[in-house]
Amino acid sequence: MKKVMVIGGDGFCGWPTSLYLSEKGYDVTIVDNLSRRKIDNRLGVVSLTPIKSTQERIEAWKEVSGKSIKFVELDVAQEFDDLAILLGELKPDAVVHFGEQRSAPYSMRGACPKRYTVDNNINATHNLLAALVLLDLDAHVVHLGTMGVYGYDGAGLEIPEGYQQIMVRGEENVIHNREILYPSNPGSIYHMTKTMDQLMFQFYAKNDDIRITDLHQGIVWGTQTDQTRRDERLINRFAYDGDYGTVLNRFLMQAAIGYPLTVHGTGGQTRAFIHISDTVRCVELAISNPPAKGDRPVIRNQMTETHRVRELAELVARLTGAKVAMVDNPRKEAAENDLRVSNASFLKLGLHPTTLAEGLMNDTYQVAQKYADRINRERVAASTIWTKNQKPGVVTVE
Ligand code: NAD
Ligand code: USQ
Repeated sequence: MKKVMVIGGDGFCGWPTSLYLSEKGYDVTIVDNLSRRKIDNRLGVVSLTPIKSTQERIEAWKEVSGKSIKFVELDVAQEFDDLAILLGELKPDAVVHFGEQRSAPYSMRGACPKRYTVDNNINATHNLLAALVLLDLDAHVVHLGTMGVYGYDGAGLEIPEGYQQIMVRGEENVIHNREILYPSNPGSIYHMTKTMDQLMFQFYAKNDDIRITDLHQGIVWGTQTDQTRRDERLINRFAYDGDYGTVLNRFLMQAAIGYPLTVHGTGGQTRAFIHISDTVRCVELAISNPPAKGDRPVIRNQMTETHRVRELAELVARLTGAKVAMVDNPRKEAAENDLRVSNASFLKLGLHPTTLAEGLMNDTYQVAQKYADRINRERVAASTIWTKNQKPGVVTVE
């Protein structure tokens, strides 16, 4: 039985991935410091869905599936010795690394969240890599990165999977072909940490032959997977607030509570999306297709479709009757951008994407309606501004 450590396995992507891997026959150990639950407490919000404690979730999974998942509460960024001891005991075949502060707005709230995001994300990734080298462990690292490392000024070109071919003119005008990491262009402190992760991966693959897959994931939408649906106690997290809620899930939540859909700026921002059910499948496909020892990191674009924000709002409004509000954009980002992305790698490995067209209203809107009374309307607006010149994205009532 293959052993997998899932760092960040209590989170929105990590929990359903842990269940999926467990169902597929992997021996799963979740490592999480529960920082996400603590940040929610500090922000005065709860998941829209009533999530149970990690222990209750694991007991419920044992009841419904007969399978065991282990849980270790540990801060991967701060507790290096404990991480190394655990890795040495487990000797996992793969480590899936979700354990980072993942909200762009939260990372822009001020000096403390900026410093926390950098310290946490960089140390978490680096501690994992350094521990594997220290222990001489050949575990395949599967890291959740982001589409946002590429930035949004692709000038109409298709974004490749991580590496860009370039031509350099050398001595005597000889042209040399090279492949480099696609130039990074992060839009927030959070996204910046993911670009720095990439460099650490490049170095550790080169210097220590660590086998690494970096998944450049788009915005995840949806809530439930086949596994989390099996018992109310397994329900997945659903962030709706202005810092952690992501755009499509926020629009569905806003529609469910009769709150205008908050389109930032012109809504001309185009982003990459993937359904949570496809996230878990992609992670398993990545684990099953590791690079060889000595290979550079494999980068796969983990996204299935691209959409423009205002078109998403119009779609949700059409399907639900919700109103759309064009609000000030609290972020510093391009008002309009096009986006074309290659995702050939996962399609080739056999991914059959769940599209917005088929899945949009099935589950997430119903979940949002069911738990609408848990929403604190004061926390819905995006109030974190990227620079002092910007205004929060609040709905102005005429
Ligand atoms: P999440 O906040 O729900 O989950 C992250 C988990 O990691 C939390 O349970 C948190 O407690 C844990 N964690 C954070 N720092 C840790 C540390 N130092 N030690 C141990 N555990 C730690 O986030 P998510 O939405 O599940 O995202 C998971 C990963 O996927 C992140 O790295 C994120 O950047 C990436 N990602 C997410 C999305 C998305 O739309 N949600 C899109 C692209 C990429
Ligand atoms: N937006 C709105 N209205 C809202 C919320 C967001 O118009 O109410 C806009 C934002 O201004 C932005 C776009 O929607 O232009 C996407 O915002 P988001 O919060 O959905 O996504 P983002 O901040 O980019 O971050 C999320 C995850 C992050 C992940 C990233 C993938 O939180 O962890 O890395 O998606 S990607 O966007 O591809 O980089």
